[in-house]
Amino acid sequence: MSADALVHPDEIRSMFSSAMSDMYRAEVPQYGTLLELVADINNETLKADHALHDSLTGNDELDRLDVERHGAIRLGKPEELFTMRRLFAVMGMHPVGYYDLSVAGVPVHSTAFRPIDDAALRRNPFRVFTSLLRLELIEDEKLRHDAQQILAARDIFTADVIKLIYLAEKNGGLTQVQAEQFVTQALETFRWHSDATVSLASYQKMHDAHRLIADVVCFKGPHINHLTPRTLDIDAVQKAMPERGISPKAVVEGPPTRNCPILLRQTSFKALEEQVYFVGDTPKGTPGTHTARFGEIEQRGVALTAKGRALYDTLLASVRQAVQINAGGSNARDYETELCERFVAFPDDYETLRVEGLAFFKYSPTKAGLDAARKGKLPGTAHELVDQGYLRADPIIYEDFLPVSAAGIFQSNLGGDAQKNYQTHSNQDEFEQALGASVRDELALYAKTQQASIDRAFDALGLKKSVA
Ligand code: OOG
Ligand code: NI
Repeated sequence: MSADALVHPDEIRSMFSSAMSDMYRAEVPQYGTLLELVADINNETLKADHALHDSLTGNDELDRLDVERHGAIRLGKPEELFTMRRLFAVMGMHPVGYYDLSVAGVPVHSTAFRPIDDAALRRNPFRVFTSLLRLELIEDEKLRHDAQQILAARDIFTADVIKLIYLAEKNGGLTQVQAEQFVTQALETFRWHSDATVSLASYQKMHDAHRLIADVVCFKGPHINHLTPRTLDIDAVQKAMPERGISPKAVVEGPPTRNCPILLRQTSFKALEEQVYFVGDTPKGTPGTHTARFGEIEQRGVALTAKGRALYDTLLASVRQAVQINAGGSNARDYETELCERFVAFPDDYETLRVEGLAFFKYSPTKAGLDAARKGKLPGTAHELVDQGYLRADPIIYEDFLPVSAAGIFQSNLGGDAQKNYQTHSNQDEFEQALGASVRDELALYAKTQQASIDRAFDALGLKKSVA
């Protein structure tokens, strides 16, 4: 490779996520313990389940089993979101989806920066759930004004990373040397700073309005607040956390345990209380504590169509209405029982999910299909071809997030049971204005992947195009 050849964005993303992982492990030792637990349980699961082992090997997933799947940050002002979009674009990560968390009492709206196409997702699926504080939801006018002033004074990006973003935009990428500098410089934005930018009294005021406001407003930058590896058995990790001295949140978010996993299940350990210093009379500052950083695990399943998602949302809402889960977890068992019982209504075999149009699948011709195509006539629809063994259908994995789950993760890590009710509506327009771009529609992305696979399969079988 010549010195000025451009590094693929997927490669820069991998360099970045691995540097971020090292940094976070050094900063939050308990996260290292969680990684060890996840690796142990992944190993046990693979030993016990040969079919799973073979399928992961076949899909080239085994090597990447231990790389983190996502992280999260919270930004304070629109310009930060705008530049963050450009920073992530250098690594092939683009905004997908709009999440309004104000409905769940968290004064932010969010998107996920993630790779879009299949090849990029396979190379490294690392994504960052990125939230923007909605200052307009702070009721107290003086406090809102103070928060704005404090945020106006900060610049979360290094001068060098800004230069490198411009370079990448101008030249269509970065050379190896530039990519390495970019990763080092970008990492600075996500680093933890134990020095707050405000006095203890100001922090306290923000904290009283909402703990999240204090977390976003009172520090130099949007410290990465968690990283999330992939587990092959989330229930086993949830159960084993206390044995390793880790305190998990009360319940696993998302759907219950199933034969055919759907969407996303996730759980986390509770954020740690860390020593920080507030601006004070002494040079070192006034000592105090702040709670923000935690560790999370995830297990993903098939992506649902709009129809499937509507069913999921309805069932989950009915569970939540029946059992109010609190952060202390005193009714965790009721919640789990209710969840399992109500989700019996969600078909749990891939064939029904596919035929009823509840989930997305990737189609490919089988050997029998290719043989039959050479000999002559094949049936006309994708479903008929699958029925007769001429096409196979594999689930398309869900790559996004779930607003109710995200709110649950936020809540359990902000501590306390206090639920705020914001009288508001979502504001995607304003979010996209700050972002300087529209977010992509995740359902459209899955539908496109499914249709492209059908088109390719039909081509290979010498058939006219069809839809699932
Ligand atoms: C983000 C919480 C959402 C997830 O996995 O749903 C999230 C945050 O706490 O900033 O990461
Ligand atoms: Ni997360």
